[in-house]
Amino acid sequence: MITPTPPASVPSPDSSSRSHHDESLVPAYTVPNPLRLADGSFVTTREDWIIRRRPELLDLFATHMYGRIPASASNLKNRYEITDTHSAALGGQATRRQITIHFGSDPNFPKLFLLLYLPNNVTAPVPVFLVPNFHGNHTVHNDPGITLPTAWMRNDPIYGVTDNRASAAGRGANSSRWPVEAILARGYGLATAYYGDVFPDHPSGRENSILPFLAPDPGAPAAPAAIAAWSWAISRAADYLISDRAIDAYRLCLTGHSRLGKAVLWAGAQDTRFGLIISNCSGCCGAAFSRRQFGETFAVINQKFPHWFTPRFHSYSGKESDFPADQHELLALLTPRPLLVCSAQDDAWADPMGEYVSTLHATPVYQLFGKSGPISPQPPNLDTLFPAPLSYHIRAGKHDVLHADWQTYINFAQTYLARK
Ligand code: GTR
Repeated sequence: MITPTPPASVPSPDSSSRSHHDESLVPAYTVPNPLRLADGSFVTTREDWIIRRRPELLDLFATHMYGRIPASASNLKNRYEITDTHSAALGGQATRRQITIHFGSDPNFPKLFLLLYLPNNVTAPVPVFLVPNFHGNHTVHNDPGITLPTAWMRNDPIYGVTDNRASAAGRGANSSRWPVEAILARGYGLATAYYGDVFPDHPSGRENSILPFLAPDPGAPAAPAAIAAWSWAISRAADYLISDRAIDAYRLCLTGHSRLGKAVLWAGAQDTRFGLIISNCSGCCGAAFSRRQFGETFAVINQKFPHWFTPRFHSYSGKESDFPADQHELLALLTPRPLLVCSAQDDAWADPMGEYVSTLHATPVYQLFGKSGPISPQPPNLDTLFPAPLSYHIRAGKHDVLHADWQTYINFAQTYLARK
């Protein structure tokens, strides 16, 4: 995956970061109790969780990790420009729509370009997977009708990108991660947008991102950064999707891989309109339990990706145990909605065991809502979907999204995403 060069001013990880890939080097740690309120009392009812603990945790993650998008951003009015509707796309299997989402009235505000495929021959509004993409909408499928992106992109011959611009050579170049026809065949729509539309993923990406319009002071300790921007845009895509009458607004499934797995967890935590969330190989500051310091650590992530997190988060490099929460509490923020945490066995950098540990420690919150999750310290066997609305899956292989993973996602949605 892409690795921006950090600017010279970013300090090296300090010696206390102890990144390792060895289970025997996991330090002793205490699991913060997700049901313990800041005043030391305990959540005992669902109301306590919703009214008291959930806002506390949202505030902790905004203040210390991802940053806070000011409430004034919600005053912006989206405008949807449908630039394309093709009712016989993909050989007639789908209707393709492309929607430009304009934010507010400032013409300089970056726009989000949403690509949507909906299955044809259906009799009711359909559930939709919303999945942000890394390389541009046109890389998802070789459908020549997909509009080429104009936003900055990292140069990469595999995706046909030169001079930081997409080209037709990239059409379908990432289709190994996007089994579009198979998703449609199971009755689901697919919506996607290029993450770089709203924040170009490099250390100086902020200036050409949406953030100067939303949160003008980049030096504020809780200033939002790239992951907050991607998450915000994911919710704006949802604004459109729930307004489209062909879509079942109660069955929006949100999925993301790796850094976009982090973004979808944070988006889903804040935005309860997502009925189901799946993170894939989301790793450090996603689903992985930080205090294990296995694979990628706070020090490493802050050094490699100084633009992803709020300025205050940099002070936690090498200090995972001082962080006032851990990632099981991010997962718990999705309660009681179906959540599937997916890992890959060879993806040590993302700490598959740590992703399971977080899932395990989110279970008490799901149980408060009468929902089950894993309770064994041992993760399920390879390729075995843990049978619960708080679920975990690990497959053989590397850090990637496979067509087979999509079958797991859809099987999970078929089982746990109820029609309202
Ligand atoms: C890695 C990064 C991870 C993960 C990954 C990706 O380089 O260390 O946190 O986000 O990139 O997005 O593919």
